[in-house]
Amino acid sequence: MRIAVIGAGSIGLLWSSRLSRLPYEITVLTHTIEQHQQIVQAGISCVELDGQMNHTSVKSCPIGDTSELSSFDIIFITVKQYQLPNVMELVQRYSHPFTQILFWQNGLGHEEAIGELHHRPDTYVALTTEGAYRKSGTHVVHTGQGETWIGTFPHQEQWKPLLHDFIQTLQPIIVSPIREENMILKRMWEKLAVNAVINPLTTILEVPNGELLHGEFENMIEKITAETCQVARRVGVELDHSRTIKKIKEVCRLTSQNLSSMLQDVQGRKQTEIEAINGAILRYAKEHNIPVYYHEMLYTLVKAKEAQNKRNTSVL
Ligand code: KPL
Repeated sequence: MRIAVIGAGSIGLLWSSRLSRLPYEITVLTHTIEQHQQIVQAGISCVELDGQMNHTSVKSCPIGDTSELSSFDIIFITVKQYQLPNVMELVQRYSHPFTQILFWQNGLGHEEAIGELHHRPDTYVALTTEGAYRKSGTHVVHTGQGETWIGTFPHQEQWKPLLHDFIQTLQPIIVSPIREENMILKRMWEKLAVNAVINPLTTILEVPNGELLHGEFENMIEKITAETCQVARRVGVELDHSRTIKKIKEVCRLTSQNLSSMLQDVQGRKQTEIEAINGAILRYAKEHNIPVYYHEMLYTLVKAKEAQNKRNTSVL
C-alpha cells in the first residue's frame, strides 16, 4: 500500500512518523525543496510522549516537482486551510478511484475543497486535538495526547476495511470513527470552538496552551465560547456551553506544554489559520446578525501580529 502525507508541518510530521512504522510505503510531500532534502538525508525524528526518540526513514518529494510520483492508496492532506486550493490538483492527479483521502485541517472551509471530490466515495474529515510541535523540518515533538475523530464526508454507512485496519494500527493515538454526517459537522464545530479559544489567545499572549488554565482567563474563555455556541446554534449545530468549556480546559491540560499551531505559525513568520477559525465564526455571525465582540477582538489582534511579521520580514 502506498500512502502520501501532503504537508510536513507538526501534524504532517507526527503522522508520517507514526505511519512509517507500518509495512507501507510512505511519501511525505513538502512545500520546500530544502525540507525535502532534509527528510531524504535525515529521515523523521519524533520525540514521543514518554520522551523516547523515534527515528524513521520515509520517501519524500517536493510539492512543486512530483513528476516521478504515481498514484497513492491513502492520502493524508495536512496542509493548512488556505493552502488547500494549491494541492487539490495534486490530490486529483495522484489518486485512483479507490484512494482514501483524509482532510486534517483546523477550522471550517475545507468542506468546499472536499466538495470538489464529490465523485469519490472515500473522502474523510479527520479532527485531532493531539499536541505536536515542529522543532525543525525533520524533527517533531509529540507534546500531548489528544483525540482523533475520523468521519466519512459526505456520510457513508460503510467504512472501507482498508481504512479500518489502518486505524487499528495507529494506537496509541486514539481514533474514534464518526459515522453520522451531522456528527462530523458537530465534531467540526466542537473542534472549532476549542481552536477559536486556544489558538488566538496563546498567540496573542505568546504562551503554551497550559497557561490558559489560570483563573484570570476563565471569564474570557466563557465569553468567547458563549459567542461560538450562539453562532453554532444559528447554523443548526447544538454545542453545550459548559461541556465545550470543559473540553477546552481538557485540551489545555493534555497539551499544556504545546505551543498552539497558530503561535508556531506566528513564530515561524507564516500565515496563520485565523481566517478558517475565528474568521469563519465572524462570517457566520455576520450572515446571521449576531454580535461577536470577543471573536472580533481576537481576529483583529492576530491579524495585527501577522501584519507586524510581514512588515518586519520586508525590512530584513
Ligand atoms: O489543534 C490545536 C492547534 O494547536 O492547532 C490544539 C488542539 C489546540 C493543540 O495545540
